[in-house]
Amino acid sequence: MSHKVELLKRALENQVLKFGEFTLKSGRKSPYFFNSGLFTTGADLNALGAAYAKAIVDMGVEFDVLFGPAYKGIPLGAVTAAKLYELTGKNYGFCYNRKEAKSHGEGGNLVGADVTNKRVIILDDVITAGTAIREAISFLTPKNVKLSGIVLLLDRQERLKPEVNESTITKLVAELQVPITSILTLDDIVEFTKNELSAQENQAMDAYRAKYQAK
Ligand code: OMP
Repeated sequence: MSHKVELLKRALENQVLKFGEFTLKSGRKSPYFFNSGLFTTGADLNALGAAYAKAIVDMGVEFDVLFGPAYKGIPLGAVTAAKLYELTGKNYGFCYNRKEAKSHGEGGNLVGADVTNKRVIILDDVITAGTAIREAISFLTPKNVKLSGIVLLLDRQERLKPEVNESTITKLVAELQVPITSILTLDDIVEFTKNELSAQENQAMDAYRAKYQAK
């Protein structure tokens, strides 16, 4: 079974992928939602680590450290660093941020491998309008990081703005000049679920895609 199919199956089984009415961080009203926080078992994490590790190997960029932004990026980064070691023998660092900066103890808002002057890949779960990724980058900029790439679990393939047919990812790639790859896309979700959904759910998906999916 491909990583895509395995993760889509697990997503439906665990209600990571749900259909209904959801309000997104961007304010968009969506007929589906993907909550990676509901991947909660050893088998789920093993599948995620394997899929991210393969996506990173396929991306073929040089890097030193994986950065998994809090909170959902933390387990993703950890399992992927372990899986990459198992698969490639390469011992990459892993780093994440605190949500709240700490003033005592070791201080600072980054935990784990030092990213100062390092080449870093950011791992995150879902991208819609790009706010979460921009925030992740803001933790790395003060450390003079060289961004090597970004790997996502789900690219919702959304337009930056409904009236402009440019996707969030296209804009970010042009701006950052690094590869951005995603294990799953909205197209994969549609393909995998269209025969399972009710006519009403399929209609809602079609309407949402007509409005927000970049072509
Ligand atoms: P942007 O910051 O707009 O790119 O949205 C990405 C973030 O939205 C993710 O990091 C999640 O916190 C959340 N999200 C999901 O987890 N799943 C979805 O299907 C949609 C969103 C969302 O709010 O857009």
